[in-house]
Amino acid sequence: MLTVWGRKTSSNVQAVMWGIAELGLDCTRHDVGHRYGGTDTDDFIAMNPNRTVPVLQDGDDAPLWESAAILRYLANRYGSDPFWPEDASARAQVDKWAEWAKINVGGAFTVPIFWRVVRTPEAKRDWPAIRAAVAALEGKLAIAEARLGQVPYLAGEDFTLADVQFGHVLYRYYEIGIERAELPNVARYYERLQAREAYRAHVMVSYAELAVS
Ligand SMILES: N[C@@H](CCC(=O)N[C@@H](CS)C(=O)NCC(=O)O)C(=O)O
Repeated sequence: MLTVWGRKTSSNVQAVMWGIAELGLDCTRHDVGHRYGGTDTDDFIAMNPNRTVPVLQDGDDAPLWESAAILRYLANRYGSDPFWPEDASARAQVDKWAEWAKINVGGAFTVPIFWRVVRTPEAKRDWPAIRAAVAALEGKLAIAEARLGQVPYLAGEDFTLADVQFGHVLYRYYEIGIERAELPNVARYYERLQAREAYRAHVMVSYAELAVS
């Protein structure tokens, strides 16, 4: 049995929960972090000294933190072709795009853009910095735009772990009040993701509780 500690409004929790759902696994999730608290208790710190979410525990195994490591663990243990290929070379191609998305896209969006827009009072929003951050993100999204002009999913013909790491960022990118570049292939890909039940359930989640006014 899988247990996840982490509020459903955490983007890293969303990636993990979406991955779990795509793998068809049962999971109990506890709301922890941000306004729910619970990350400063001795029990939580014993699981994750970083005091961050998500944390995953599979049965009696030692708890895991770091969402990318959690997703790789789940894919290694419960995944199969094509989501997480058996062949090491094919798997590395999926992993390459997953890592790229986590570091380049997630990293360029969450703190530099999402926090500056949603988690900052309107009067204090630094629009020149936000616009510069959007331009930097869209420099990375241009790579996805070119790739998705050739193949339907980031790693190729099939939906894989790489799409979980990339796609979970897109909901907030398309929802928040910023000016966006024209990226027709990314927009079509985002439509494909929205057709997935697991995406709608775990990623298309209101972030209103995070908003600062
Ligand atoms: N690199 C970590 C980052 C974990 C992290 O910073 N999580 C955020 C939520 S996305 C957090 O715990 N914030 C504090 C809180 O929610 O209380 C991962 O990918 O799991």
